Amino acid sequence: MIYKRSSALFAEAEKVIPGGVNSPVRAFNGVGGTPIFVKEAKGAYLYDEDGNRLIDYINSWGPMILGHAHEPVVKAVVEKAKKGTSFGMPTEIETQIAELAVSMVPNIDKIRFVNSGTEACMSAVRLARGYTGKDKIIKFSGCYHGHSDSFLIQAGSGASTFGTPNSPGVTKGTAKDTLLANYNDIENVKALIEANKNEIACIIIEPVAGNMGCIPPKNGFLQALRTVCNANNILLILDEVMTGFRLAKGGAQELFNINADIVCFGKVIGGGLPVGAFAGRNEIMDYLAPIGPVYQAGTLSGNPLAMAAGLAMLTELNNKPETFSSLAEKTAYLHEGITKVLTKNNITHSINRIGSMISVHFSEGEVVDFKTAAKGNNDTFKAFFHGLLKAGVYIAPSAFETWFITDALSYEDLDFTIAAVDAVAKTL
Ligand code: HOZ
Repeated sequence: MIYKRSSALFAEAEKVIPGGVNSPVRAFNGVGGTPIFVKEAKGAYLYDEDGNRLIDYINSWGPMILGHAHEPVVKAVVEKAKKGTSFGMPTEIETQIAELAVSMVPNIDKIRFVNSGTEACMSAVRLARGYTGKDKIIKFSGCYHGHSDSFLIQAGSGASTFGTPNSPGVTKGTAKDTLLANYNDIENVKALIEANKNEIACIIIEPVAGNMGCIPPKNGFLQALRTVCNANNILLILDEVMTGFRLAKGGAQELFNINADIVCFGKVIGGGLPVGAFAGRNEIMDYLAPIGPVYQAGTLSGNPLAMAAGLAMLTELNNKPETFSSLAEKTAYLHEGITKVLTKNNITHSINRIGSMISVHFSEGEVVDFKTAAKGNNDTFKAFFHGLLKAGVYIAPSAFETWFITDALSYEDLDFTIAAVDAVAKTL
């Protein structure tokens, strides 16, 4: 494949945009080379500026669960745009999507819409601190909850890819209030709580970690967190930015039968437009301004175009719950196929999968936390990434990212991908 125009566009972009990209994970720093510039996308495919077609396994990092340019979503946005694009005043559609979300997700009474997953998690933590009157939070190494200060401590995703899990610019004062635990290690969490008695406002966790590759929770881990939170007056925040409306209608709460105090959303809930949200029971959510003391706001929050896209997306998922099993079956098929060809070619690997999230780790042994995720062979990953790209298969340009499966993928696309992995494996 030729990437002449993408390279030229990147050279232009670098002159006026730091690193040529508006979010670091888009750059190819982790794998070498220059990013692909997208011209358009439809269904399971990206079409780049050089005229190449790529099967997309990133899907905008999650939102395009039904494929790119999905007709009902596009129609809803176009119709809404004709009536004005932003008012900074209440609109009926905000209540409509809120009602639908509350009906789909267990254990929430109210939801507040924001513009991104970062905003959702940042606001959820402020709410937890205000509600409990405590300052400290526990997060897990390798989890990523957006780029607000409190979370850029041993953060996964781009922060780890680029070697800045602890970003300069985060003050010592902020950093000291974020305590770090190992994912899937309940004893570690208990020890932190014991050492910081009555100081911890909340534990925030990706119920399936998606920013150190995909790492599912061990059996009983989330339930054990719930128990220690209950015993210590700590709120449990599930960051469902990736898992919400993807693993099940009701997200990880439904899948793992776990109740969170606050749930954060992003990605699928916006149907591909900039939307985040956080939700919980009345007694917690009513602690927010204008009725409660915790301040949180936004000119574009609940923006009509974003709400129209989100409502169209959630309506589709709500009306067709079989989508979730179809996604899981396709992902399992991919898992089986890739395992077969990597094993046949004697490539050391470990694949994690749950629902429609999957990642291939080039490491020996199970990947269960940040430490084991970081042990993967990055040279093999780089060659794997570029080999697949050449074959027309686009995965995230970092070993720390999850593949997000879209229901627009056909079994022919999956077979094509498995054959491409087989061909690349022979060269590794
Ligand atoms: N956080 C997402 C990757 N794990 C993508 C958003 C971004 O950082 O651009």
